[in-house]
Amino acid sequence: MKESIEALAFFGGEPAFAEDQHVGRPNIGDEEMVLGRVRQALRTRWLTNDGPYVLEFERRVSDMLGVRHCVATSSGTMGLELAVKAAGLSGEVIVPSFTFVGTVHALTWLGITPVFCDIDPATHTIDPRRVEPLITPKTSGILGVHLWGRPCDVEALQSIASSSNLTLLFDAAHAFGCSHGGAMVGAFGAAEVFSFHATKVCNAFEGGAVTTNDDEFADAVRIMRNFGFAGEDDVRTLGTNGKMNEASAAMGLTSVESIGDFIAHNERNYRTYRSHLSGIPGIKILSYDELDRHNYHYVVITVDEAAAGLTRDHLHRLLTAERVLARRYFYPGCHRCEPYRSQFSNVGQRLGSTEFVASRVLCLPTGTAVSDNDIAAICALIRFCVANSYQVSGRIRPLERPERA
Ligand code: T4K
Repeated sequence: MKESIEALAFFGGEPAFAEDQHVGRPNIGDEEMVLGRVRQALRTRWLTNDGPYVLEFERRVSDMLGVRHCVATSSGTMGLELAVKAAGLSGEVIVPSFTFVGTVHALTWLGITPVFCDIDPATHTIDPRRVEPLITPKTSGILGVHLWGRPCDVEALQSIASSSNLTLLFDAAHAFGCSHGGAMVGAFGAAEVFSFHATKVCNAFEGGAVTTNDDEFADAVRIMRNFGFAGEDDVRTLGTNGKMNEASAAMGLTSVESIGDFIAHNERNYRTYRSHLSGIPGIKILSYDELDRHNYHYVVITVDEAAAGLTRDHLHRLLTAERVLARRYFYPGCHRCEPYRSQFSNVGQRLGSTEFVASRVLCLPTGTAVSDNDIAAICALIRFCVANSYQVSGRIRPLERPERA
């Protein structure tokens, strides 16, 4: 402990890290393989529109997830929009507010009213007990989010959806490589949507995918992804351009081939964080259900001000000063972002757990760019901040900095 504290430039006025420690640093697989594939695409002059790498990417993903169809898209958000459109949703859709704003924007972009549902504070996912009271004659669906890669209570949501004749979709942006009840995330509900954005466990620079076991649903997404074309000169429906390009598919494919290494690294990081953070008052690391498979792509802590002596926001600022760029995902909750804040001004009253969690959560840097030593230093910083802070009328007194050894 002494060595790691001494190593922290914290005491000397210099930041603890010489370079920024980011959340969301991309995992890069076999660089040569990516470049080779991109070169091949250039040589063959096939750059997009259902090219060979996109088709291979879709095959690999659907095989891995054990689902009949994978339709690759240009982003997770585009995947959500296509899935919502293919499901024919309209009117109101029940969705958690505690998610990336893109989840909710996808609904609003299509003229659907998001109806914000509270989360279970223990899991941070939509609380099925809060869903039923929100159903109205205008409700057409439920959009659950497997936040942090922790699957929603799929069975409870499915049972509500079935009994109320609603379509159930899942935003699985965080959950690539995760399982629930022994089955890989990808085939739950009418469809699930993944993100392959640069910051995700596997990335395609930008990218997404809609997965489903429903043949008609997959066809609808495929056709709408390509302007409504069902064949040359045959435009069957309204569509958009949601296609993944070959450079993205080359990256995505190579990334998926390395998923075992990425997850192993993430899991080691997670366990290292867990052991270094243990015993720090007021700091709790979100756990994963050990019975399921996880990608451990998010290391999420909550800060309990009463026990830690400082707020999440204080800790966030202190870490930022030390070049540890932790993120307050997903603060302040979508209902407090525009246009929702203006549209639904009192909705926060029924989102008690969302507000509670959103004000306490902090995501710490992980992924293959982060080493054991980085984690030890980040945790030593957190331990130091907590040990040296106390609250005076809601303000934190400057940290007492011991003399440099
Ligand atoms: N649903 C959920 C639950 C989601 O979390 C997301 C996306 C979506 C849907 C939509 O999927 P996509 O349409 O994006 O495929 C980032 C990502 O842009 C976003 O994809 C992601 N969720 C969200 C959680 O994180 P920001 O606004 O935090 O991005 P930014 O630019 O601040 O970058 C985040 C961190 O990553 C920074 O510390 C910098 C680092 N970074 C980022 C990029 C792009 C790098 O080190 N290298 C990079 O190339 O949204």
